[in-house]
Amino acid sequence: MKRLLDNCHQLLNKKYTLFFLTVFLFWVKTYIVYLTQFNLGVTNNMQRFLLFFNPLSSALLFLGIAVIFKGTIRQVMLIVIDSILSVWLYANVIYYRFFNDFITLSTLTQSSDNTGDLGGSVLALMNFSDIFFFTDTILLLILVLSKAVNPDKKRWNTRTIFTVFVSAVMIFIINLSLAETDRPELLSRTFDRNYIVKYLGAYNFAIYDAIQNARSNAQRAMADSSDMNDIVNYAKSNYAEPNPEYYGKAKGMNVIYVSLESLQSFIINYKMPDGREVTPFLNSLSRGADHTTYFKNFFHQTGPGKTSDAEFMMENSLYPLSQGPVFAMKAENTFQASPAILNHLGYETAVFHGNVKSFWNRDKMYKSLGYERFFDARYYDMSTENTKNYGMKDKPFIQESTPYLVKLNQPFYAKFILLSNHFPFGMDREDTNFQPGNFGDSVVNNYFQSANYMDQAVEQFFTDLKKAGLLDKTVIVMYGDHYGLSQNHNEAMAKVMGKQITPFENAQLQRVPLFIHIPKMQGGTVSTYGGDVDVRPTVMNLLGVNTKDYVQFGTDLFSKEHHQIIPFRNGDVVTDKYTIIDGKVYANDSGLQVNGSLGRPYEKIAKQELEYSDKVIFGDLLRFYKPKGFVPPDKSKINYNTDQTKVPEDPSRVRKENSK
Ligand code: GP9
Ligand code: MN
Repeated sequence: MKRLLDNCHQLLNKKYTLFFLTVFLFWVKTYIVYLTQFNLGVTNNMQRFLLFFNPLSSALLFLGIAVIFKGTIRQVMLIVIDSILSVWLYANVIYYRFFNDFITLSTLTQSSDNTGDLGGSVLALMNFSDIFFFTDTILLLILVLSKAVNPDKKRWNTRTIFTVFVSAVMIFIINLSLAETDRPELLSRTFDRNYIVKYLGAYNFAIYDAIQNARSNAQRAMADSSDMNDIVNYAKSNYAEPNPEYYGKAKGMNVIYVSLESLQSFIINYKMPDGREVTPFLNSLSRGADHTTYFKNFFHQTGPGKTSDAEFMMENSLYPLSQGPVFAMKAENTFQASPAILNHLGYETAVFHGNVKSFWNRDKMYKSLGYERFFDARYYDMSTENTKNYGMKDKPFIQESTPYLVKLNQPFYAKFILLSNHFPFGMDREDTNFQPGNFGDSVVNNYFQSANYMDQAVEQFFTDLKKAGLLDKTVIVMYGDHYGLSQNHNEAMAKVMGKQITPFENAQLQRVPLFIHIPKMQGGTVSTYGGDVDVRPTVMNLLGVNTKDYVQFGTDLFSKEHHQIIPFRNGDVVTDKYTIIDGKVYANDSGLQVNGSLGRPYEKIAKQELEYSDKVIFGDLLRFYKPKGFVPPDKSKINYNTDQTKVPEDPSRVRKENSK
């Protein structure tokens, strides 16, 4: 036994042992994290091998920096680098638990303003067993501090150091080449960060992302007006003529958008096993109550910006970015958004959000979108009883917003962002008596409770609008902003839905409800397929505002020429007939896989539109193009720090006399 210990000790004290032991432990840990924490969709042996292989090059490259140094500094550096990498990996795990996605530089820089607001959710995402993510670092610390290892302090010779780095680069090149054989254009056609992590690893992804970021800054600098030509032509050829039955039917009316946090369509008309309806009010709207049209085949198309991406699409009919939220990355761009268009036509524009105005960079973005007023946290009683992780609970939010709303000049264009049906869901006991579900997953169980609470808040809102005499002269657009229950909850979701959540079913679950209340028009459920980008032309046509000259990728949902093609940010597509996931095509009616060639034309359209939209946003191309009659918002005259209840003394533009 003693011999064995001595041998161990001797081995540990060999010149290179500590370094290679650190590399090895770090490699194995990362691999275990990939397998257990991320849902990377590994489908073949090559992918399986690369998932195992990919942490090696990063481990050698980053930890290799330590071996440039000698003596104690080398050991300290090894521990420091190992800790930084471990923290980075763990941060990604936490982020993934919430967003089902990996951290990018832009999400990181934007959330730094808001860590206070995110704090609650982050804690809910941490477990005690997460200590595992640091086992290698802790072991390394113990070995070094206890002097169990005390390797030779001399500097490594240059050739050895060089060999470490050359090996790291060689291994990376082998890694990338193998990845390219399995997934051509891996780096040039990135719609999905999952792919990069799966093939190249979480650390190489961080490097890739940093390069992308620098490139995006350069793209703006390099873009010029000629880049717009093809895009304008495409948008014009994509235009769908409005349906005369709907065009202008809401001319001069007010508009209210309501973002229904995390609401998925499966919950509409869903009954709990004991027969309770979760959203009775929204269910009644889905059957046409209050002149409401319900779109049951409407899908969210959001990317990493989630709520903010949905807002972005609703008002611009452009796609979000795959690298990070447009709100965070490109808030200073030129946009030709609905608030700006309508403001110029005499509408008062205001947004209501029960959180600080800098949250998700909204104060900057809303100026670019042309909102005159922003009622943020300062206008609400943000006491503990009234708030939940992301800000105001929906009921007090609605209650406190309505008095501001009714005082706006009409016609107005207003947006309300509901918040309480947000991960990790559930409501405080005093807010509800709706019993959560019983599906063996607390997040899923609580979802029903907070969705029910939101339903009651929306009902209250309708009642208040009726009382204020606004319901008959206001178009109300309510939409689920994105999924609430990520793939991590598929096991419980299988129980909820009574069927296995296959990739096909998972895509179907990306339906979010869209309700449009149009005074005097008959409501009901419609089955037209559409997505977020289609809402802007739909609403504009209802108001009788022609957007033919605008660069937009969606088409009016009421138009007979509406395109029932919904591209997702990762390049997948849903149409009225097919669901295309990762190149595989499924028939919507049977859910069965069909010949891949049936999906190619739609994938091509999706790819083209995403590329054009990215070009517009990265190149800030709208600064080179002015649709007929559009007047850009004068951002210097918009000030969200003044008293927002007062009509600006110097209105940013002349409003026409109120139309009836
Ligand atoms: C609300 C919001 C919430 O301010 O942006 O974040 P999300 O739903 O995108 O996680
Ligand atoms: Mn949201």
